[in-house]
Amino acid sequence: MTGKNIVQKILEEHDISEKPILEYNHGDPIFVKVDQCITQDATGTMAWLEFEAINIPEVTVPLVVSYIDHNMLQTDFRNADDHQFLQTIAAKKGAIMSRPGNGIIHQVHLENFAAPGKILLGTDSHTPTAGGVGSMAIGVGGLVVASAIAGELFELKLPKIIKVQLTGKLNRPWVTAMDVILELIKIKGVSGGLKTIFEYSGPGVKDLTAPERATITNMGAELGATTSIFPSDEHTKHFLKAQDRENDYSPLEADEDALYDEIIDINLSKIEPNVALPHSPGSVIKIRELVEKTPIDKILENMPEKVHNEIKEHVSRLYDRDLQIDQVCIGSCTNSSYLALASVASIVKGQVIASNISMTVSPGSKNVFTQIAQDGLLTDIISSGARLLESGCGPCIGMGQTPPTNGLTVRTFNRNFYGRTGEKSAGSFLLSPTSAALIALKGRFVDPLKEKEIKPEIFSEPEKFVTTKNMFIFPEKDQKKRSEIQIIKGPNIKDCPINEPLPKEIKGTVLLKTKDDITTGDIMMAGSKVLPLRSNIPAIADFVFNPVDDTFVKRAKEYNPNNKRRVFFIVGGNNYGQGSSREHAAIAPMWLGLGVVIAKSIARIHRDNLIQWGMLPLEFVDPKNYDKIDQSDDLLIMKLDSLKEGVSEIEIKNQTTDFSFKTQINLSANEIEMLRKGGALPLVKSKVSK
Ligand code: MIC
Ligand code: SF4
Repeated sequence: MTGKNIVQKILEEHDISEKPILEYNHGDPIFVKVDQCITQDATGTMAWLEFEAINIPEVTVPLVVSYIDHNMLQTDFRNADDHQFLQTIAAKKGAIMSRPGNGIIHQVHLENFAAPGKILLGTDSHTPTAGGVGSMAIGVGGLVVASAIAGELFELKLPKIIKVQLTGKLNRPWVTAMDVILELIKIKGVSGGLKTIFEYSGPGVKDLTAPERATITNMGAELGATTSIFPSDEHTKHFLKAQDRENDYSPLEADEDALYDEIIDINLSKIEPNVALPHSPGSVIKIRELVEKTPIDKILENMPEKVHNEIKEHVSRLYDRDLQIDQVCIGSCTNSSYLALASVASIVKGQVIASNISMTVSPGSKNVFTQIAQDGLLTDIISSGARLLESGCGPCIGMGQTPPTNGLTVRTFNRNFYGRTGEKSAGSFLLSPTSAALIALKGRFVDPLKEKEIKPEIFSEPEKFVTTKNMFIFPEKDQKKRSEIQIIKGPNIKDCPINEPLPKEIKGTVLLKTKDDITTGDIMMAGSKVLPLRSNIPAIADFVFNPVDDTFVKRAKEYNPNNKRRVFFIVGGNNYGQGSSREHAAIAPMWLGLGVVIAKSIARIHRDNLIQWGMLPLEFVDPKNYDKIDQSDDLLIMKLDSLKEGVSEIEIKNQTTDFSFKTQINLSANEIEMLRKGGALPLVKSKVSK
């Protein structure tokens, strides 16, 4: 008998079939029961509109929490209306509401609800944060969560499982968990985790507290991974106990003879402070290399060609300015725990940030905020000149703190995609909170390991965290009273659109051909202009592909006047749709008429979102055929009624060049049914009404 790894243990526990988990192969669909679901406002308004459209009286999953953290600016009625909608629908349908100001979804969930062995689905790609305490936590599109809370099982295509074997100890305080995940992304690249779960193991695990582990599983999303998970051990127990949740603890570890698809060794003692260069979390080098002004050609030697231009531009700007930067932002769901901010406080204590720097700090939760206030750490932060922001996503999602023209910003976040800061000419560098705090004081990049004067304290995890729950609204227990609650929907909140069933034949034009690594942010940007439109698809559709091609919407509307659903194609390179889980990147293009994406490879969440909304995500059998299609070519697909369970090959004819090529898609029976019905919404609705 072969033993099981952690992932296999959790899946087996939740799998509804009788089949032993070790008999599943990669890619096999496995249907599991879900323990917890979470949404956040930016994706949640849609998810809850979908749940409302499915039309069942209340949530069926044991724990459902609706968080508000992404857009809290309330610059006009639209945002406040969204909040009112979320609050009233949660109250009516039996979900817990986390009010604005309570903190960032992943940090708050980690503190209050995440538990070892649970399966958690969230409408946000950083849901794997909960893997820091041994949850199997997966980011998905809104409709997947809406369906799950309506009682549908979750379908997972069994990913590869990679063991990350940690040895050694971090060189604290300057080397942190952030440097560990940047190291792994350096090794694997931004698509190195596609269809993969990373399971952490080895003696080095003991060197990491639960929130530090959560930093690592959080940013595992930037590998394209399905999720990442740590064992549950004494550190997990300590964390849960300090959160007043000792009862949620259970031990969880892999069997000694468990098998993995691959093993990666990382020696924590050897890691130095790292930094991801603009505009990719995968463009990682050591901070020291920047400080030593390593020739740019040398830096580029280890980077894929597609990122060369952006690195050249921003690193040469940095060198020209003698390493000076403009802004430092500390926070986000990656690095905003009590320990992260305590270390920042101890670095800036008694000092003032450099005059060229604008620095902000956003504590991850109201309880972290309260605790750093109680311990006097907040005073150290404020006195240094750092500006305090709300406990929320803030600058990470482009809600404020946009850098100046050609600005260079240093952030402790997980994403630095083109345009995400709100300023397309700016460059954003990702690094750890301790490196960021030191850089804020110096006004420029310095090598933390060479720092002689500032000697930050090394904090250990408190025995007791602040654990107030007064910013949650727990649903009324009496179902009758709940049923009387009115859902309030302001005028900007529009019903979700529904697609048509997949036809037998699709004929259309390639309206856009993109390069590799298109993010869902390229397809559907975020930021303060667009986030208020997340519950209004016709309005948000006006921004589709804006960062990539600002003529796209006009062309789509000309192609498809009066929104008559004359479908078009998009052709993409590798890792199309990476990044955020926002299903608006599927729904809004669908609303304009998208029918089929053909790409070299498609990122998991986006691929699933396309199917959920009734579109076809196809991959080239021979990626070289990408070169044989041009924007504006007319394509034809026939025999779509012959889709079968497993891998189907689909032939496409390029009618412009009279050339045919093969594409493929791996579908489960459930997905085929979805496509036939026009997406998950009509499918689940029809099941529920039966
Ligand atoms: C992100 O970090 O990109 C977001 C904003 O949290 C998204 C969700 C969204 O687009 O609302 C994510 O990670 O899924
Ligand atoms: Fe919020 Fe940023 Fe985390 Fe996304 S990555 S959930 S925007 S803090």
